[in-house]
Amino acid sequence: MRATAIAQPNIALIKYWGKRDVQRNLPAVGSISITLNELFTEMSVEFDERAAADSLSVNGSADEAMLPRLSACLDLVAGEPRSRARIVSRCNFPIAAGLASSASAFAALSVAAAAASGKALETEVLANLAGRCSGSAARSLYGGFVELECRDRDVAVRTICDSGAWPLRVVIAVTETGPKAMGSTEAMEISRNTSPFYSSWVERQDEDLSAARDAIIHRDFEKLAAVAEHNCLKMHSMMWASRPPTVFWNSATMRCLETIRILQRDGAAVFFTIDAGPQVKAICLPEHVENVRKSLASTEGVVDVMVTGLGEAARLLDAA
Ligand code: 2P0
Repeated sequence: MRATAIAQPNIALIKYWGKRDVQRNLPAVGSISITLNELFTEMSVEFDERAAADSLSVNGSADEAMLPRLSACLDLVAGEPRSRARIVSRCNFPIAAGLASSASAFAALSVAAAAASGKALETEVLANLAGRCSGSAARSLYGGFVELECRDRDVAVRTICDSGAWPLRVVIAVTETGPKAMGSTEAMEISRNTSPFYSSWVERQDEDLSAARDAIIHRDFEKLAAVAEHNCLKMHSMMWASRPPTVFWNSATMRCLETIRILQRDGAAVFFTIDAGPQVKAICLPEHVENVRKSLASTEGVVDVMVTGLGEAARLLDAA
């Protein structure tokens, strides 16, 4: 059986960093994200009982390196034993560069794999399966502003505000298109095992989640900006203080922050966030998007700028 699904990446405003259980990939902290619109990963899965092995093609080329993680996701969703599968992926933005490509990839793969194996699974079940493969992928099963809550044995995920209810815009300043130096799982474990700030990061996350949730519910941009920037800088400070230090930023990352500070000083409603990579995401009110885009595009070291709105949950495109 064959199925195709599409999912959008998401950007965390209150970050997931650290694992409570590495084996089951359970996050140590809750998180709040926005699902994006224009960026996407499309995944087709076709189970073939005559095939000898799984295969993966990404944007038209075979990809052996990513295949084991995707095969493991198929094992989880379809169950074992299972037929081998042909996986075909198409993605319209740089992969593994801190743009949440694993979130959209595993969200789309989970939806496609469930349909191709004839399973009708609840969204929350799919979110937990996708989250086992990549923690942030659980959030791309939902649209708009999404909160992920850690429970004892799993996660609970829900939309706290629809994409249309508060249509913020996101400008992504790409400062490097190559893959990042270190994967998130490894970097998170270094933080957990060596950063002197790790325990206070975990302990104080609920304060940030509650402030951000409240800001979103009341559409309070200034309050959301303040807590999101604080949470982002706190996460990176913790990583910088780990041994070895984990520094995802480059000099253009820093220059983008200066650009955003100038925009804020001049009255623009915009704030930044940065994930496990050197790209800077500027979140703004729609009336400021053109100004923010131009300013970031002309910042030294920025190689590309993408503009997107908020998007919808992962969904099935076709199944046969
Ligand atoms: C987030 N990040 O909340 C945080 C902020 C990056 C920085 O989730 O190890 O690729 O596969 O569960 O989902 C990146 O982590 O990590 C991430 P794994 P994932 O978006």
